[in-house]
Amino acid sequence: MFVIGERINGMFRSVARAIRERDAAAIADLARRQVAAGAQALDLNTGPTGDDPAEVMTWLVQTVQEAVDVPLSMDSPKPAVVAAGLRACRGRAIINSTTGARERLDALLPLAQEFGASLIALTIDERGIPRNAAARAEIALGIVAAAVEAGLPTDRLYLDPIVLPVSAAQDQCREALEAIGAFRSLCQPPPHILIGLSNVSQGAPNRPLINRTYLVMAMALGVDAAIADPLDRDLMDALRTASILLNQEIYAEGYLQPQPAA
Ligand code: THG
Repeated sequence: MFVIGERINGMFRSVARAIRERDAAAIADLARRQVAAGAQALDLNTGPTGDDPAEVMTWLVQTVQEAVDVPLSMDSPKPAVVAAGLRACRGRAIINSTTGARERLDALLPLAQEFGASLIALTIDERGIPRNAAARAEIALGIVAAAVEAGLPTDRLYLDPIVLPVSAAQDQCREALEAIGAFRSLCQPPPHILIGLSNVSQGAPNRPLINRTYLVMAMALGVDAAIADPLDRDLMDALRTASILLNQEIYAEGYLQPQPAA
């Protein structure tokens, strides 16, 4: 499982403050703690900001790569903001995200090629979020075809079925899980499949329990990447246990021994 740390997101109040005050130490600390806790990459999202989002993204990339050496995911619906992040990034980059809409693919596939970046693709198109697994798979097929045509290797493509909050769209939690199974059979070798895990628990009580339960189900169906909170120790324990039970990691006695504090 490839874990992309979700915490550097202006959606969090403390991060919004750090961005506003250009508090590099606070952002660097969040980067280091997530990587120490097991994040293999970090998602960077400016959130709603009063400043120029491209300038904020550039600052986030510069600040984070001073602190850690992992791939950085440029999370913005605006191609210009993603591009600013890619230009600032010295190491490996992930574009988060394109959709199946032709206009977005035409803007972001060339960026992925120019910067050698991986590309996350939400299975949504001009008509919005599909209501069932089959419609998600249909959009996914169009995305895979466009990626192949553009010469993007499928190991740099991450399909995202779009997870919605159980509190608002309960039936969609199951549809997204079924879509994961469908995505796996789209091509050989199968593309990567990624979820934005914490979406599932937004607006609900006991979010950590909902997050880790959904993660384990999604892993069983074939998800191999997640944007998630690596500072949630119980989540990371569930992830490691599921990896072992799915025979993706070698079991050794003591695999859940206390880890160094994050
Ligand atoms: N797919 C892709 N990218 C994504 C998502 C996705 N990026 C953003 C998001 N979804 C994943 N990241 C988060 C980050 C934070 C939260 C949820 C998903 C979150 N934040 C608190 C909340 O909204 O309640 C913030 C409040 C707070 O605690 O201060 O839950 O699906 N490709």
